[in-house]
Amino acid sequence: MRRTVTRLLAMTALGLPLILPATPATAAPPAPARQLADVIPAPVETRPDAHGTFQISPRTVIRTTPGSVAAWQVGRQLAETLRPATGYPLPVLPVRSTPLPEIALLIGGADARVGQQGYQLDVTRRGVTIRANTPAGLFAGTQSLRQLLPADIESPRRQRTTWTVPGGRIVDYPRFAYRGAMLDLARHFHTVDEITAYVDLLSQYKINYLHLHLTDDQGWRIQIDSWPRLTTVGGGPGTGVDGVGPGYLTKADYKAVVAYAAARHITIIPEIDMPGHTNAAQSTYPELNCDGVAPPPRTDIAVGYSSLCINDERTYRFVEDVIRELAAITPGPFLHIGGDEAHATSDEDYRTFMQRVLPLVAKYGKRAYGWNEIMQADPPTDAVAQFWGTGTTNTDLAEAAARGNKVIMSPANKAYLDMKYDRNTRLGLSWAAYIEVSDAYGWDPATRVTGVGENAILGVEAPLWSETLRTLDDIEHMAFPRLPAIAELGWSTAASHDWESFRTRLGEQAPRWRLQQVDFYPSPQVPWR
Ligand code: TNX
Repeated sequence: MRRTVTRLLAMTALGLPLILPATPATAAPPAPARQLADVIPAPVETRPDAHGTFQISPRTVIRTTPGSVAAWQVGRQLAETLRPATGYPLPVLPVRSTPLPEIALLIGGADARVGQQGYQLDVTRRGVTIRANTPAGLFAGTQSLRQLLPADIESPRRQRTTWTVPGGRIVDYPRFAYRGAMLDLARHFHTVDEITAYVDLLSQYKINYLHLHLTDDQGWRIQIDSWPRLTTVGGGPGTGVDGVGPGYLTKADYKAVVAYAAARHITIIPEIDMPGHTNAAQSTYPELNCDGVAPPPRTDIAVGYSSLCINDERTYRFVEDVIRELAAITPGPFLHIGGDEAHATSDEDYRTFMQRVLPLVAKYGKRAYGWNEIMQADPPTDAVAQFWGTGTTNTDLAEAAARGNKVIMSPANKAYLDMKYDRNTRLGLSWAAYIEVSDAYGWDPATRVTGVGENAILGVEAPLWSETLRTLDDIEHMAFPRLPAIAELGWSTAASHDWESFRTRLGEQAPRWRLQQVDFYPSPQVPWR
């Protein structure tokens, strides 16, 4: 988030270093006016009207559907976004006929296609009207409006800019109901402030789920009252990769994250990874091991060596306690039970374990969600599988899709934000691939895995594992600009998929990210402005 001022170092003819000023002598040409079709993710339908341009002015008011607190909240958030750079008061008032220029946020009256998440945005000379069936749809519309304003709107200080919104109509709704991101708190803990800062960035690109990977071999990051040492020891000093990523969320912290995300129409999905990836719990509680002996804590990045004790009732008391307590503080529908890379668990034990645990998720009112391996255990058809493979075939997954299970697409060689961009990337891993922006954008969720087509797909998710990450800057550098690519794959129509258009629109986001102090990777594939 810190802003670093780059100074160019060159050599004079005498071989002496010359410090060039940070600001170029010739000013960059002014940015062209924004157009409806510049938005990321690409809207479904745009109908520009050159005569309908609207200018936000000191007299503009924001009006929302009377009686809808949620709509009023979206209006208030929009006002808070627009006030710093404009310096305008932008009061948020109930709708009424008025001669004042206005931005109206209305529940109802939109094009029938917008459904539960979409919106219709109309810009005329008199004002901007966003219509949706839900507050989430209104919020999505305000994120488009934000991108339609000049980049200066992201400035924390008042700017002398004309706040022009291009005229016309957008009708927009998502291809997939689920557009997710994942943060790994286990390998390195990320604080509430870091998580909420990431939520702010995600919400601008219409991401609506944030999956938190809360437990792994190197750390346990969520308070569980019935097993208190999980956090104080399993998440305590010396935990995390290299022992430098300690910390955990108290239940109050977790609830604060849930509420912050909900206000931005993002649902939190908690993950407890099991029966493998459990060394932090097993090194804390000896009774979670078949031999009753706690293994030493681990701070390396190896995977696949730990397993809960499958034929011990204490294991299921532990798992039920954790699921019960976590479900109680999770308003969202999903509870992720991991299930990946259980190489220290036999196939038979894996099935036994999942057959015991899947019903526990349902018992506490949640829908089971796991990495694609859970499909080996024949879960109920409402269970969701997250595909993380690098190939294009997976028989278990295709069979599950045929039975009716839904799939989230997170192919590691396309959607993993922790993969390096190229061999020079300072952070990240490369076991799945180097993933440049064109790779992250260049695939279709519905044709990625044989037998897992459009109807089987609930959505896409971009996981960010934290083995090499420490700070929010690190998170931003890996997520931007690839996160918007995955967001567009999840929201925009397959027919609109177009690399040339995407890279141009992406390049136009750079001035916004600079003002927001997002440490994005300036990929050479993108014409940055
Ligand atoms: C594989 S993907 C893992 C994680 C690692 C990640 C690193 C998956 C379900 N498991 O444990 O953190 O690779 O890229």
